[in-house]
Amino acid sequence: MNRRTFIKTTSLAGIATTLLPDAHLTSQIAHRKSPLVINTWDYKRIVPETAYNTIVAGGSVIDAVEQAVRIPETDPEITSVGIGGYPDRDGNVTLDASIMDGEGNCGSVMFLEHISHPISVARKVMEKTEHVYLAGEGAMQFALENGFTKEDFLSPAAQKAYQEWLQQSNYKRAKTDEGNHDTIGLIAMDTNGNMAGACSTSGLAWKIRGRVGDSPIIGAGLYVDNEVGAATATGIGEAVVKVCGSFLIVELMRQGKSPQEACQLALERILHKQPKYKSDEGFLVGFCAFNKDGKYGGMSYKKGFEYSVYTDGKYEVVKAESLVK
Ligand code: SD4
Repeated sequence: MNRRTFIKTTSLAGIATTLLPDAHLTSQIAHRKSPLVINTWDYKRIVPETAYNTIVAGGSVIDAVEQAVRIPETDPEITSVGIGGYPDRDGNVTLDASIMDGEGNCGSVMFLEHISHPISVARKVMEKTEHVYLAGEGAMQFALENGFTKEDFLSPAAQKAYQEWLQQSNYKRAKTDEGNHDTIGLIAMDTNGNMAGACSTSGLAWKIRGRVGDSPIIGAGLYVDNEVGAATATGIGEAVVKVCGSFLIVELMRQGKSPQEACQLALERILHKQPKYKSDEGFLVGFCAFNKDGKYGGMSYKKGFEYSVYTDGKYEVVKAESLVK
């Protein structure tokens, strides 16, 4: 090897060391060749896969997120979304949902009763009205005018849990580890970088009638911006609302934070502003996010949160890091 070859070789090696990302990053960057779908919790492979396959089949990313979120909405075994949802303290199932695309279009319904696919009503709000939010009776009226049917649903499991809860009628918020915290927030990006997200929940079990959480609030439970990335949330909605959690994460990513760092900073912001949550044994918030480069991350306050990732034809459930170990 002469000096010239040596210099060329070593400087290339230097560049390789400096510029090549680590293995984890490399695998995530490769995802840009494929749609990327992330959702809170593990709703089974079928949920993110439906979004992924919708995109692969040529569907729009907004169709993808809507179709995927419709699945848990009509699964009676899921006690925190749609028709299987646990009721409020008066025995009514009231639903919240939002949908957003990466260009800033969005729609949302909240405190909606008797309609089994709130995410599809939210999409209609987005596409057929000048508004973003419809609530309660008005949201139901809009749904009925747009072809949705009125149903009564309180699943046998929800009915049983409600009867048990009534024995004590403990008006404190139920603990988040009692199976009442599995909001679905699902965010997706196609191979052209178009993003969308959808979020749907029956909210916290035994809530005060009329209570609305973070999931239908744009910027709290969900935020999407094609120029940056997308984020979604699960857990105690009031805490997420107080810091505009998903918007905060997207803005932190805009400033150069990785999705993982941005999720962590948003959690830290909640605890910084509201330290009372540290001594609240029922407190849990989890976020997940991706950026336009296809990097993703997720984090929760306490252990136990997981999120699902579907990309390159593969499904993975990631156990999220937590602030409290
Ligand atoms: C809410 N974030 O209504 C929702 C509750 C939930 O997982 O189930 N989150 O506050």
